[in-house]
Amino acid sequence: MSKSVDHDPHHPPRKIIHIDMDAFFASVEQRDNPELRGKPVAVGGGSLRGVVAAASYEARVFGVRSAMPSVTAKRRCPDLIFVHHRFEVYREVSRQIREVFHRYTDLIEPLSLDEAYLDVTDDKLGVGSATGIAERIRQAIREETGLTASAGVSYNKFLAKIASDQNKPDGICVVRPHEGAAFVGALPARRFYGVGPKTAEKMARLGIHTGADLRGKELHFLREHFGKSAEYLHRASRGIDYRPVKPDRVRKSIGAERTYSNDLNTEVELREALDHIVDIVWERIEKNRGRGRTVTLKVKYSNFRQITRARSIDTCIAGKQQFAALGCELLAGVLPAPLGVRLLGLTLSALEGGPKPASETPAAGVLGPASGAIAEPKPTQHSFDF
Ligand code: TTP
Ligand code: MG
Ligand code: MG
Repeated sequence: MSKSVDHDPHHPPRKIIHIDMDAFFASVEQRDNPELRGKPVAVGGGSLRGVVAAASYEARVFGVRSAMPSVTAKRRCPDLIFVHHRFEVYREVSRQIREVFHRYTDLIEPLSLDEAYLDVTDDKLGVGSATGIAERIRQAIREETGLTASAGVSYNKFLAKIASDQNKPDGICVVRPHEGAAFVGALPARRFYGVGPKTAEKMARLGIHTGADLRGKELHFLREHFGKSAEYLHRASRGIDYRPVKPDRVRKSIGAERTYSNDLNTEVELREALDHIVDIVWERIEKNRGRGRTVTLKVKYSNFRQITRARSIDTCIAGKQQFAALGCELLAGVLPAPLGVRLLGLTLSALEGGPKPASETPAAGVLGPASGAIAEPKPTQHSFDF
């Protein structure tokens, strides 16, 4: 099989950068508290119920990872220092890096606070080299936030995202058009988006350990064993991904929720907790200049059963007082609580200008047209400077 540089026949080759901050929440905490530097740090609750949101690279040496129960993390790393999260600070850094991105392109698709895809095919400053832009961005982020970011540079989103993870922390990886197939071929199968431990095990039983193994399988074989993910795996194993960078996704809702370390039982406790959530959500609504008509309350009980109650009005909610009143009314409807409450959430939706129907998750099967054909390699243009 020849190395394929496969491009959407309807679009010229793209230059895509994926930027992702290193150990984001943990690095921010280490930046702001010198005592934490060089030490194993976990951001998240240290309580019995807590989970690790972010782990510093020093903590990862011990096997501490995001989403791991805090108890497990502490067992693996007895000296682990737990730090409470400070979302406002992370959001501020997120705004700062977004501002850096905008110097080069407005085609920015944020995936979370700490990462985004950038299409720099036609960058604003005429730099031309995607690698050069990625390096400039990493340097600006370092100078302006005191934090490090890693970058992946390639000709599509799939490759750029994997590449940004390749040389973390504080690394860059460039996958040039003629290198895509070899790069994907050498990847362990579990590095493919959507291949979790279970699927990876199943693949291993079928003799699929790497991207190259995956590429060696016929589409019908993949269909038989992996169902709906077959097309995606077939394309991805060839380094093909035609998805464009989608800027400025319209939000469908603005909300917040809180899990409590001790269940809330009384009406007073619940009302107080809701007041606090109203404050948080309303601040977000103002920041996003959101205007919406529907308020939804979410309640999760101590037995993990979850209910939601919603109320819509005819016109957009006029102010915080009305928003709070609707929230209170919804809460009143579920009182007295039959069980302790472990989580409360409040959301504003039916936003003006939204919702947008397009799905935004790179779910299986969305990486391009359903054709399984591999295009012949096209000659790389001289101006295609990576
Ligand atoms: P990631 O970019 O996945 O991870 P990271 O920045 O901590 O580490 P790295 O990229 O260097 O591997 O997530 C960004 C932040 O999102 C992370 O710092 C904390 C938060 N987060 C959670 O709260 N829960 C999670 O399960 C994950 C994966 C991340
Ligand atoms: Mg990160
Ligand atoms: Mg990330």
